[in-house]
Amino acid sequence: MPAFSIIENFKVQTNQEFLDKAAALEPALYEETVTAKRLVTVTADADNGPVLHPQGRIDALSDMAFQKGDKVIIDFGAHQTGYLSFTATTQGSHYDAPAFLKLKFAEVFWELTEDADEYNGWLSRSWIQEEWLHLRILPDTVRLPARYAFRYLQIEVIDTSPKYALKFEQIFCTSVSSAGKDQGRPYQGRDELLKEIDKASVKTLKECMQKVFEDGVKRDRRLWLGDLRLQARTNYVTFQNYDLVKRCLYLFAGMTFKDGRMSACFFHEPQLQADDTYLLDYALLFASVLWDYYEASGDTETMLELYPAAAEQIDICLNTMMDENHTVSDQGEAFWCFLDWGEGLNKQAGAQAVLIYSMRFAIRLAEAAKDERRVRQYASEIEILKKAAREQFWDETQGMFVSGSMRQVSWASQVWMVLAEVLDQEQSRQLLLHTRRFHPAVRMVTPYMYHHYIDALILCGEEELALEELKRFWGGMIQAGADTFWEVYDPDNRQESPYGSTMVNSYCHAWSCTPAYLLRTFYRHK
Ligand code: RAM
Repeated sequence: MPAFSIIENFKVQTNQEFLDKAAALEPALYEETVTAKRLVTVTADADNGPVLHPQGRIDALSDMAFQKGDKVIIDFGAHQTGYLSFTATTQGSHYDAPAFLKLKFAEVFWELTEDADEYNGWLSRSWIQEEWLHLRILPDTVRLPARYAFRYLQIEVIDTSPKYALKFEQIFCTSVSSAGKDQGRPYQGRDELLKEIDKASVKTLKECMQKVFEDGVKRDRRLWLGDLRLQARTNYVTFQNYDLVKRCLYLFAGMTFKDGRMSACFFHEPQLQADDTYLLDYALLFASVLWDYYEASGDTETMLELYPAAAEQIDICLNTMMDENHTVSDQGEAFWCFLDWGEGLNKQAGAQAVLIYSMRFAIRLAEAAKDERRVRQYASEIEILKKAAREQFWDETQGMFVSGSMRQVSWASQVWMVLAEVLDQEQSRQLLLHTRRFHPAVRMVTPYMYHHYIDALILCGEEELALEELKRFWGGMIQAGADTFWEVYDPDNRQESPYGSTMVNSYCHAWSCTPAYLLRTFYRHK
């Protein structure tokens, strides 16, 4: 189901000092030249889906000449985020017509079997990475101005002329990232699959670190608050680029809705602009992002300056979004709270849990800011909210939390209630084990939700099971050939997409980078 928010005449409130701080922290991008590695083909097998076939080394390209209808697929050996360059020369008579090319960029090889003309999803088709080029003077060295996210490049010659053929050489990508060096404590376990998972996580994060923490380098290429929280946590045990987190924190606090609500996402080009989307859980979690940043960096000044904005998000929810039962009021099908992309997921119980979870971080911030009044207020409020969660959402017969007026049972509600510590540790553990056996129909769809599931298992003492699940989920992507992790992964459904078509799914998506955080924090020697 389409989910977006459009506000006519969207008005913002700006704190110019904060935006100036964010602007001053704009990072430099490190460049790396990566050459094409080999040639491949992709076939669509009716039973097993698309299959990749190696076709030999990249040197073979120099013996190939292309005319109307010819195609070649070039593999860069690993996922890249950057700018493509190549040289096109001619063979035969003098060229008597421009060369006309279609380039298709693919993060994973099966994207090359998808036909953009058949796209019928609800996100813009413009996200599909294709380019049509006319080369009017040959030979020509082309450097595409747009940044692409890809491992595979398909060049299709739509036309030359009968008098000449094209040849391609010097194909390379100038890859960009602001991440710098991985200087965290490395994952030191001996398990080969876990090592690969750590490596792909770090690569995913690295590529998504650009002028801001982008959610995905193919799509949406912008800063989302929920994604930022997980990226920042992983960043502290890898690149330790504190300034990039600081910049993003100042962006969110520097431009908000008129009433102080924080946008769920932020554009940084061509100028800084908050989006007209509000997601309650993302806004509440700002407290957690700020606390994590403070804990990792020790930057008291930033914490003190941004603490009011974090508390404001909590206060707005407490003052304007609660019902008479001390529960967050259900906004039904509107795009008001994220949690996960599960079809039909009711957000009410999850929102209550995120509120409680975020308030714990707000209390820590309030203590650090010596705001005694808020510490007391939140501490007593949190108990009321937990009690309300148990009274309104716990279903004794099913032994699980339910959500909304239709009393929906979902994975997301159970996981967030565990993270909110609404039950004691043993009860939470039993709840998760029971949920696994029951396997609610409203499943987990994104690695974002899976991360929270793993986090919840660890919190209630199920470290071994958490590691098994981590390995099964992220290892499944590795086994499917991933060298960066995806936006959406359902081991049982390769066609899963929240957008009505897998063509706009992103395959280097930041909220999927957390295994490096989990492995390096909880399982260093496993
Ligand atoms: C999608 C993106 C992003 C996420 C939002 C809610 O557009 O994948 O990562 O945070 O949804």
